[in-house]
Amino acid sequence: EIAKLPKETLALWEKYGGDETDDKEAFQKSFIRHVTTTLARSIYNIDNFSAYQATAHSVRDRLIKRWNETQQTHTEADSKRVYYLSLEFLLGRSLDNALLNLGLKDNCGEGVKELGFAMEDVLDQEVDAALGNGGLGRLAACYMDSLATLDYPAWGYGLRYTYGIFQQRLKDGYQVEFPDYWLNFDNPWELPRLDVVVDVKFYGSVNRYTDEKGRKRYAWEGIDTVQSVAYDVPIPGYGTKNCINIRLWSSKPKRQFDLSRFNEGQYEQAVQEQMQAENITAVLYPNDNHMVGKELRLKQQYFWVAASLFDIVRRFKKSQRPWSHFPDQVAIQLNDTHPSLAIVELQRILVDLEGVDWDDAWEIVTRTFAFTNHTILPEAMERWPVPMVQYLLPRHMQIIFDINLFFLQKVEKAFPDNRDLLARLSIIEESTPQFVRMAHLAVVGSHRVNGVAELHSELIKKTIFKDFIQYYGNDSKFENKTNGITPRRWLHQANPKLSELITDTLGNKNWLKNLDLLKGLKSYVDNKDFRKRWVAAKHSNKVRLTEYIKKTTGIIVNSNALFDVQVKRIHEYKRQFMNILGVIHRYNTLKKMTSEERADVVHRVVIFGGKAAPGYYIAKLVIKLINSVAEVVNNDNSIEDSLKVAFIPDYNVSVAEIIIPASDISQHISTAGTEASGTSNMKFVLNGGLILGTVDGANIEIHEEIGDDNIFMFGNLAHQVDDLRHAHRYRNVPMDPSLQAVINDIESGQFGDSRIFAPLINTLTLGQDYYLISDDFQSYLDAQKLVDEAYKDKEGWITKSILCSANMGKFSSDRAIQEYAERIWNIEPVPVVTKKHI
Ligand code: GPU
Repeated sequence: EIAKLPKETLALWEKYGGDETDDKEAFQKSFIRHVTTTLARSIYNIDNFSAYQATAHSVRDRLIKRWNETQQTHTEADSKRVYYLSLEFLLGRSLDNALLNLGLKDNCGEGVKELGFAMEDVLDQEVDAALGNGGLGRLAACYMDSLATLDYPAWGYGLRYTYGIFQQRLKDGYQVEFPDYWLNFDNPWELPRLDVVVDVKFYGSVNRYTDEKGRKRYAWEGIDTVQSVAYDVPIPGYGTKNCINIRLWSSKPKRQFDLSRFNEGQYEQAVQEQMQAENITAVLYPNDNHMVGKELRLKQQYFWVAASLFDIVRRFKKSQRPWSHFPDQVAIQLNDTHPSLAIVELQRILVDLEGVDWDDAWEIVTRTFAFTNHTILPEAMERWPVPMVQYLLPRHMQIIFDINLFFLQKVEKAFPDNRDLLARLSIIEESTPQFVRMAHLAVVGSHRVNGVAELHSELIKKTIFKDFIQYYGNDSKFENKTNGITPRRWLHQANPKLSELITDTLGNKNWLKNLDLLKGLKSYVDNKDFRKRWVAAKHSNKVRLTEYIKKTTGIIVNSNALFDVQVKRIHEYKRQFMNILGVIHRYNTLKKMTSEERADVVHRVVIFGGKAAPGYYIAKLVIKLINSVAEVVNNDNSIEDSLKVAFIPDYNVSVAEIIIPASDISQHISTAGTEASGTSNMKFVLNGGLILGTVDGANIEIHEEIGDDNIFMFGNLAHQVDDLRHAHRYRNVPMDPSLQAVINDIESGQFGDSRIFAPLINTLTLGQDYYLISDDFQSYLDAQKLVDEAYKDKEGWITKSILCSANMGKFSSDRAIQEYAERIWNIEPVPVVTKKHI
């Protein structure tokens, strides 16, 4: 194509196309150009925010260049791509990450400084892109970073919510939610593709007809059409030219307003359609590990799936291959069951629109999709009422019934007359009304199903997917892919001092691309100078957090105390309740001590952070209890600062970047078997923080990697949980005495009007202590004692901290992505070789 262009044109592109180089001067030139043109401001009129915008736009220019080159390379290579479908991408801030991944940080930092700004202040102006709830959304973001870094041809597909996860503020110790209007100012990290639009239909009816070959065919006549507009978010890899794409869809009306209504003077009705269309991508549902069966949520899912598949199929069709090659060109990963309708949509496209025979189509579909499960909690399982699906997506409902019929016929053949098995395996739950079980649909429509940590992957085979094992056999479809985190954001970016120390010690930055190299730190564990710098890095992070706590809560804490952190979504299964009950126990123990006895105790700062789903009453009460306890403890001079409690508001990715590197010990204390993996546990340990945890999720594998000496594990095991719950239900199990004492303290009014907390306390008694706080409480307190003892041995603790970090290689998301690429997607890296700018 290029060869056809006139020489003169080519020469001009050659001459002017390479302006955005990476040196300091070129950056400063871009900065000033963006201030004066993009922002229309002058030298007298730049505040930190404008400086951020000008810097961001200068980086954006360079990102777009890499993005272009990457897409061109991938198009030319035309090799197999992976598409990661996720309703959540919890990206956080982009500027610092882009600067580090592109290797621009030093030049840009100096450039900004000479222009009169401090890089830190500039970076601090950015609002988080918070299009996710918690671990699931952040995992998607880490995986995109690794896909880019490892040169894979990959795209993410998601929704561009106008409002991300709500902002949390505290009033009288209670959580209050505020809208997260993150697009208030322009968003330099997206490229609007206003020309990339897909029509998405809803409702309507299905017509049967006979095609030219005499086959029965079905055509869906939707009646409500909404447009899907693409916004592309470039994701740069670290130390590579590869820059991949997340395509986020935004909904808009097909027509601006109903002209006939407008002309009749019905102005409100005339714009109603427009408002309904825009509603679809208006807001992220704020529930973590919990399904709420709202029709708008189902609409979001289909809107996203339909636009993404149209896009993927359109790209495939350009190469003019036969349909049977589709799975050799396309791998689609389903991030939980949220995109399960994609299975049905692809079958519909192939059978209804492209005229492929059902069986051939189904073969293509199942070879294309793979599914990641992220929870076994029953309340999180997606089930949609059949009447709702039927009404919204009539043809899809038919296809689901057919998929189910053909599947169950095969099961019936293998296990004749086992009707219970058929009912248990069915995609349709035979209740009134009937429900579509999305997890069953995802299993049947995928060639691989994976859990996210070893224990979790075993548990899904024994619980939610037990019956599928009976049918498919033990190691056909089901696999484990232990989660990982990107060391670029979670160490290099969040903890620059430690990162620098590691690089100085190992002699280069190779560890950032091969995290196993961290084990090279082990031989320095006794090196005095190294240990000194290690402690200094941790301490400066603690000072940074101390300042942040003061700024956001007014609470003054001592940076020399032991920092004990639990930050994650507030959920009963994660047991923040147990943590604060333990704090009360500690407080009342401290109160009973004499001053001399107290002189010997390790001072602790207990730090909490996390959002509760707005409709989750009990979780919100936990926040209130934490703040009520904090109020009493922090103002009690009699314990002489030996204990402080802080609830940091509005926990999000950028707050995590401040908290995690400052932790001495973090708590991952879910009831055994309930936390599929956890990923923050990996982030804390990578940053030299120890873990206090239950035998659950990835804690187990972290324990395996770092050894008994460097982790504090406690509590009952997953296989004991059923029996313990049974005992709570049918036998009179007395409450653990230490726990009973703490409950008595709350009920005595020590932390304010105890009637407020009655529903919370009732979960332990009337609610039969479903999460087994009583069963684990003593073991928890014992483990806390061991933590106190260990922290007194300063040198011993430093050794543990270093060994923790040094042994974390396995938990890089690069390792996880490589496993997915080899075992599930069957894709190869496609390196982007720098070409000239044409
Ligand atoms: N997870 Br399901 C979420 O963050 N949200 C959800 O709705 C569901 C799962 C988490 C798991 O709770 C956590 O254990 C896991 O590490 C993470 O997904 C990523 O796999």
